[in-house]
Amino acid sequence: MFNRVWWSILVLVLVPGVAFAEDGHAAWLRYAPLPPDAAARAGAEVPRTIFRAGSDPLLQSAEQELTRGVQGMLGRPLAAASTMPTNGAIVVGTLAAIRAAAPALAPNGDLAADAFWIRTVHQGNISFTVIAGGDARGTLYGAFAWLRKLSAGELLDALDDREAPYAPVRWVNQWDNLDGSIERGYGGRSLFWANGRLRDDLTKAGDYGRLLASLGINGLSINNVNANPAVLSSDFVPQIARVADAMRPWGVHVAIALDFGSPQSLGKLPTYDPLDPAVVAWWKARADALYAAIPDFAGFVLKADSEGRVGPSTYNRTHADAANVVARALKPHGGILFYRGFVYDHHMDWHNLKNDRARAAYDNFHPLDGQFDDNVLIQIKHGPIDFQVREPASPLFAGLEKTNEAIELQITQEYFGQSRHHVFLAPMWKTALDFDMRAHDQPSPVKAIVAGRVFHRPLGGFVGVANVGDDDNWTNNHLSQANLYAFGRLAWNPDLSSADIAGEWSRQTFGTNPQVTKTVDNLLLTSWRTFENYTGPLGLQTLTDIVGNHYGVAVEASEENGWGQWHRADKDGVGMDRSVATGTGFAGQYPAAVAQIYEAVDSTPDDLLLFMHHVPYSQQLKSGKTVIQSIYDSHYEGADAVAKYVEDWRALKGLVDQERYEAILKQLDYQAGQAIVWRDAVTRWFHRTSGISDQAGRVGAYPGRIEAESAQLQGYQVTTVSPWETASGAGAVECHAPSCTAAFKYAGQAGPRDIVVQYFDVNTGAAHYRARVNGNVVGEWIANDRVPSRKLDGGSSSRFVISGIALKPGDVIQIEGIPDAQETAALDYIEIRPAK
Ligand code: GCW
Repeated sequence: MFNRVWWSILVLVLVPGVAFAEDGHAAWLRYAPLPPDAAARAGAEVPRTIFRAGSDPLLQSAEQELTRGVQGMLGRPLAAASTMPTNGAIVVGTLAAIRAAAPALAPNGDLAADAFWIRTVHQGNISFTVIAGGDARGTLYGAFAWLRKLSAGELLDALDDREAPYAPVRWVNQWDNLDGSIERGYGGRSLFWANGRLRDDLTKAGDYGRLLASLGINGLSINNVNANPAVLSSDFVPQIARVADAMRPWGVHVAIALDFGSPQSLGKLPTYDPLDPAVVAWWKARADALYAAIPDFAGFVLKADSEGRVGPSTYNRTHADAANVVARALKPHGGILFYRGFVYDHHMDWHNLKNDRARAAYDNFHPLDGQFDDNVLIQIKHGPIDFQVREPASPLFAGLEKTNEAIELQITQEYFGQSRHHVFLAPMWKTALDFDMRAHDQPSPVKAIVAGRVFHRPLGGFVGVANVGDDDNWTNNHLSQANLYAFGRLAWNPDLSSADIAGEWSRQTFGTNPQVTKTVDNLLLTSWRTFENYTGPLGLQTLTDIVGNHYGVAVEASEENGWGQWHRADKDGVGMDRSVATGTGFAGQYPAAVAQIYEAVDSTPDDLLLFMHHVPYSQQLKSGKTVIQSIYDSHYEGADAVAKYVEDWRALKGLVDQERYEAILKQLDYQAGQAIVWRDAVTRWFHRTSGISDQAGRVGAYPGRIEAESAQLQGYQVTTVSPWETASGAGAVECHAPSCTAAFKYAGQAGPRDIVVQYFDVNTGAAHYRARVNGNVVGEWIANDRVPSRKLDGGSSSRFVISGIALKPGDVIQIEGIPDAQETAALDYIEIRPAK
């Protein structure tokens, strides 16, 4: 411990410009020392005193935050004044309070709740920085906004910045289970729950509240939408109250997700029929109990009749009946109910070509428009399926005109490499938010609809499924923090561009060095397209193991089952026909102008072609390529792009703190290997299925690759891998003995070479590998990663690269594998390439 502290000090002293070692916990609120020139300028602009007009806990948070930020970034204290100073200060408070305390400083105008106004006021040589809020929470948001400017090196001496949130609802959902696991969570265990109850120590949960407040998030639901009924029991009321206490200084109001069967399973009533008076009374009593303990409790989230959850269909009641019975219990207390629009039949008959899961949300909810109470919001996933790599905006956004809506965006990367791949989601969210639905042939972007601006709804906004956990850096992958950041910023202001957001985030998170920001911004802004390129381009959706872990590649996994994420690829063609004329009719769920675009192959954009239409592989795209060639090319482009990310990142050595530099390098390197697995699997699958060759001759021809099945095997046994496309060649080799060896003979030219060993690292055991060239050990590693797969497949396929080995023809490369537990030290191939 002592050593570590001294070591950090040494690093700080010896490496100018490099920040202290960082584990990512501070996220974008690092308040790291500004570079000398920016510090000197800001030092002259920023007052040395702070005056807080009022004592509200949120104002205290604002003052604390400003003091902490100035200390961190400028290295000097901000002295607290107890009376309004006359010689310059940062003045924080509500507009009303500032007006009372210092009328000359208060801006002229009004501010709504949550809004703020930051301005600098000069009186001769004296200057004030005024941070005024429409209310205390708005003031806190203003403080964070000002700190963001300071950290980005913006000029601070002539500010007049007035901001109000775009929509009232800016919520985050956590899918945390009471046992502490998190459904689709990749950043560790729950910040709230462990072993069936609330954690004793909520320090980290409070830190999370601070991150959320810095973005303007005002609501947080703290348990899985696949809800345990127990959360509504009396035992849980004080536990939820403790979370609310931890979040209150940050203006984040707490909510919980419900199970619709609770009146029966928990309340022991004979029924949960929403129209039964005893059920009505039961919901009311539960809401009353929560509000008695937590007067600012925010409300409930409800997933019903979906993926095995019970719902109103049990009693032939409607979703409106279900939503309203719960909403009415909240109503007297000002609470709101988010009723999830994610309702579909997961036992659909795939033989019926008219069946279509994409239709489900609209088919279920559009007929009920107007029947929901005014404190209900329908929470709608951004696309009609389920967070796939490319979906059109859900038609339901335009399908509800008399009902409040919220858009649900998934921050946690369920279908996006589960935090092991770097994918910045803002550009994808922007595509949905900015999409113009042309409702009644009028401009009607999704963001404006959900904010209630198009159909004049009283309530609406943005919900992000974050699933942040207790990992040091919250999300497991440092770069994934950018998604939480981007969600919050877009919920505040969806008109921000992805580039604006990437720039803000990278500057706060990694500092203002231009090479660093350029590299990070590029990584972020191109990563969605890159991921789409090597997973599922042209609207195919993420070609992953849809019935399993949603992680590794498995092209056919979505076919021939009831889950309905079909792409219907066969030997002649590919894509789901969702047209009205010949398909499922999904295209007709959109307002006419949009429906017309999606109805025809010619007018459908390439990116969504296979989502909307079934076409032959030879179909020409707008890009000029055929569908099949485009599939091949995009997968190679995607894998090449990730390889380039690794190189770009390496160039930042010394410019980013060592700890995060190493962690991100490791992550990108892993992603580069996975992108090759995806590339090869998808292209080989389509090659085999279509029988059409790759014009560039890449698919099926892998220079330097030698299959393990063709090596000289000692102990190793050849095995098939499922799905077949996730192993190169005809399969892999596995060891069921204490130790096995595969020997490969090098037949290429003499020279320095890299040896890539493609092996399988399942999530049990820790097999040991040793690589030798002519008997000399050149590499050794242990397969102890905990990937989301427990069998040999694309998810467990991993690579180890041995760099710069001098090889000559006839050299023998031996890979020895020592199995451990269920891990069979399996090998796929080796690939020998010129050393970099
Ligand atoms: O995408 C699916 C996830 C489920 C999730 C569900 C939902 C909470 O695979 O894990 O359940 O969506 O959104 O309800």
